[in-house]
Amino acid sequence: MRAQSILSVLALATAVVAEDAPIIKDNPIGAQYQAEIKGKAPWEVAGSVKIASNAAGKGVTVEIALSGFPSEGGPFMYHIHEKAVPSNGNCTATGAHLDPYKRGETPLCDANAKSTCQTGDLSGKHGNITATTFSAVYNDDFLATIESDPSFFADKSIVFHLSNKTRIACANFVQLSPGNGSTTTTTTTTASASYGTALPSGGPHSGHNSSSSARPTNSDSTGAPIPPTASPTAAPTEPAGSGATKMVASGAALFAFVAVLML
Ligand SMILES: [Cu+2]
Repeated sequence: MRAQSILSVLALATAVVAEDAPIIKDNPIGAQYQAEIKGKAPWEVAGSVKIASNAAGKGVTVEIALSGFPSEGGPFMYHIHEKAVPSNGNCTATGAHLDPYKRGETPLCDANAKSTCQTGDLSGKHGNITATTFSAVYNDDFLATIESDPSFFADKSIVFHLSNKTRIACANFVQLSPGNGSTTTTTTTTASASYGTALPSGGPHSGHNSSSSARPTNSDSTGAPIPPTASPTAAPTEPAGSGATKMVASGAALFAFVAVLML
């Protein structure tokens, strides 16, 4: 009861700041990245995911060729996650989904309104994997091959899941070609906010979009202080430190609201 009330308030706060993902229109022609997937025992998923600038520079073309999905445990989902796979190969260290516009896990991604989905939710936007082998080629308008763009994916990772969220394979991207507009490497950009929740090893995937009950990935971002709502006209007349005071006051108001809900 109490937790639900708090989550309701936090969800409300998140909804206020969420935006639709913009269509990326100027991806450098020819930029190409590829992730080689090699499942770790007992999982045998193997193959590649290639993501390149769309020929017209509008979004990207995704080319997937995979085999070795288990005969049970599907349908399988896959996403761009917000962190790279560390050298030990731990898929749970990749955090939550790439979600620079902070739409969160709920409501579920509507494939007919892809701009409203998490940018990294590829299976939500383009369909789950429902067989032991999978190949597909499709366009996604919202992923960027521009390193400075919040929707840049190539310094992050791709993760595959069972329907119960278990992470069965993950890989980082390697640059095959920088394309015509880029001369730099892909290792430094970290544009997305680090709001993902660390998961226990082998634990469920908090960023998965079929869950309606647990929504832990929202907790960090929405637990941040509410920005002060100071008006420009009032600000100059107030003593230094008033911003902090307002922030505290806003937090107090939020918790008062929570307290009312719990009664
Ligand atoms: Cu995922």
